[in-house]
Amino acid sequence: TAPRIALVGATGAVGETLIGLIEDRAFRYREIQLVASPRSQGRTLRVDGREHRVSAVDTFDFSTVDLAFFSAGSDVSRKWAPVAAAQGALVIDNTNAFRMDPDTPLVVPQVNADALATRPASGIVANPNCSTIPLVRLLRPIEDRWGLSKVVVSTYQAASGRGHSGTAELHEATRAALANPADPGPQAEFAPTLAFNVIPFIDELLDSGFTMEEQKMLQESRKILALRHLDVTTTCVRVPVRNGHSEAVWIECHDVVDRAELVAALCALPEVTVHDRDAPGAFPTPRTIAEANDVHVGRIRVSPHNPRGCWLWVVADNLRIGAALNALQIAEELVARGTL
Ligand code: A2P
Ligand code: 11C
Repeated sequence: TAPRIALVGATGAVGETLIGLIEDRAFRYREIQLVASPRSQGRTLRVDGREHRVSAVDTFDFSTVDLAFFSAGSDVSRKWAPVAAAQGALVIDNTNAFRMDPDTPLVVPQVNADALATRPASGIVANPNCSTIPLVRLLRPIEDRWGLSKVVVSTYQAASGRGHSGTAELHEATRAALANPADPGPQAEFAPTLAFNVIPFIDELLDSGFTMEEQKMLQESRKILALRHLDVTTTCVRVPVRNGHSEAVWIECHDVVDRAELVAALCALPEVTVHDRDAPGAFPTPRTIAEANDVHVGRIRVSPHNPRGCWLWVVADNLRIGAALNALQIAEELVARGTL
């Protein structure tokens, strides 16, 4: 039977996207409960044509649901996801809180759905970071055919990665700078200002000199692909894009890569749109991708100087592919496998 579900963070950018996808994909549930902070308690949101009141997480009884999606930030997940699991709900967590926990599978269904065969010991399934998901979906077939030796990534990450407040701040800072180029506008989410700027810094700084966002891409890719020693190195950059993360990816393989075969391997992937060079200017950008539920890849180049190396340009909707859609596809897989 269809599960009873709770969406924690229902009022946020990922939560709202999840509601839209539940409707679009006709995800079957027996009952749905919307949960957020006490600030939103009593607000109503529409799901599948019906109004639902928002509850506060602090007083929510997770024993009334089978499945709980968490997208209210890592602090909320650290505090409440174990409570939800202890009360009997299976948690799908969108945050960084439990991804590297050995008792918590880290899942991209197109890559490692088998990790969902049994109920996890922690009661939690982790959803990876929004930049990791499209990357590993493209790396999987390349590892299988040519063997990955090294992956070098630069990301171009949108303001919506910081939720509604990130997008709102980009708008306000842009308006301020248009009125007065010396005015940085608000800098609560992004500092220095993101308006007409790029910022090579996302999440916290670590002792290694890398940021947490950069470390996540290394550790999560290794765990999802089950390649413990995979060499992935990244520079994560915030750019003044509203929604849609992009990545320039340099991949060195053990074997020589044939471009036509690489394009064919990417074309064979489910839910991936390949933008090949046959059409001039046919490359994906965050503003122009048509199918928002696909990973988009273009600018596919094998280096003439090093035929073991290739470049990809990748664009994916971070709120969908990178968060809500992946979480919902985990839920669909759990239901299909009867793991719930
Ligand atoms: P609320 O709207 O009540 O603040 P975004 O990613 O767009 O910033 O959204 C964050 C989501 O996380 C919102 O749904 C927000 O609810 C929720 N949230 C933030 N802080 C808490 C908290 N302390 N307890 C529960 N939910 C929270
Ligand atoms: C960003 N990737 O774009 C972050 C948001 O680890 O789930 C998601 C953070 C995470 O700011």
